[in-house]
Amino acid sequence: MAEREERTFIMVKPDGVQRSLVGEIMERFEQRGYKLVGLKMMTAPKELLEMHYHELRERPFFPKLMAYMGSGPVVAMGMDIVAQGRAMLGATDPLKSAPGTIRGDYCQATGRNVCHGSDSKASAAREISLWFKDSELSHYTNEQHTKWVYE
Ligand code: IDP
Ligand code: MG
Repeated sequence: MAEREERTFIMVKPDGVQRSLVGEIMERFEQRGYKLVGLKMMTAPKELLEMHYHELRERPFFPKLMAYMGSGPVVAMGMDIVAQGRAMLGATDPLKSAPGTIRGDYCQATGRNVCHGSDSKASAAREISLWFKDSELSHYTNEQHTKWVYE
């Protein structure tokens, strides 16, 4: 990992998969020069989703969130990314997201906001270990990175 990067967890949610936005969303991060270290498609079991969103379990929308997130496959990604990953995602409410962000460009409802991104280094570490086994994460040098993305 380059010095300025941290690992984060990005996920295209079921609506993003249904709406064929997987490539678009991945491309945004790739084009910025972020390094992909893990990738898989899966329909998440209920227990995994409950652990992933455990901080929200008392919120009134939690049952709907579980139904939404379990409604179909998601695409989970581990990325080495600088802090701006979250800024590229936009606000939780897509209508408050600036145009140019993923949520600002592709969606309108908080309950259908197409993509997840970790909100801190600590939650990224927790989420990566929930969604990926160590053996599913790739260790390699991105040559473009070391030479052309960072100076
Ligand atoms: P985040 O995804 O921007 O980090 P969180 O507050 O962590 O936002 O909430 C997780 C997800 O739960 C949101 O992305 C959204 O899909 C859903 N959610 C959050 N707040 C609401 C709400 O008020 N109504 C419906 N769904 C919500
Ligand atoms: Mg969150």
